[in-house]
Amino acid sequence: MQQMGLGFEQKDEILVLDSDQSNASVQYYPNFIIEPEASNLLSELLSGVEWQAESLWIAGKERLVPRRVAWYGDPDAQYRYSGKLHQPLPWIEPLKRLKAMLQSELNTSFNSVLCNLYRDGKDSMGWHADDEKELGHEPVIASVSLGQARAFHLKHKTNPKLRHKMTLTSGSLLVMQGTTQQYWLHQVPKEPNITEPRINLTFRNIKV
Ligand SMILES: O=C(O)CCC(=O)C(=O)O
Repeated sequence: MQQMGLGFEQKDEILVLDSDQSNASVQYYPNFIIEPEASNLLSELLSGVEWQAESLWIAGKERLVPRRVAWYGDPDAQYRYSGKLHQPLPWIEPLKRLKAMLQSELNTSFNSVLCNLYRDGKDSMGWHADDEKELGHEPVIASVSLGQARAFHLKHKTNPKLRHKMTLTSGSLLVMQGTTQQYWLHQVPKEPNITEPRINLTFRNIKV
């Protein structure tokens, strides 16, 4: 992989949600990976990640989730999501490099990454919080987006007046931390007119 042009400067940060007002701490860095590195990384991960179809049990029926997924991490970073225990695939070079950059920029540790491939606008992810007990009390989730820009919605779990809509563009980094997962849900809605793929990588630290 080529050297990534990290545009991670304080002036790039957009504060999305602030803990004083909303019990959430969400920051957005639109230029975390600049071009052409973002496009190169997208191509590399489209072909290099072991994308898997995944199913969920809903109301007694097994249904495919509307996206492709892959879980990479340290050997002991097992993660239960969608009702299943996932064993991590061993790190591949581009994910390992991104992890190292995020760790040094955010001054935190990650031992795993959930990769999601939205093949087009019919793929999506429903409302949820990354609040599994393995992630600990106030997890830091670092979410890198590549490829097609997609809408990202946040809503407070109990106060219907607190909602936020944004667009996650290619090369951006969204950081959710503090009590965000405790108080808020997020989703990537379907956008049926979109025909291009998007990859999202959420780096996490599983408590082992
Ligand atoms: O695709 C995204 O931006 C969000 C992914 C997400 O919510 C997750 O992996 O839990």
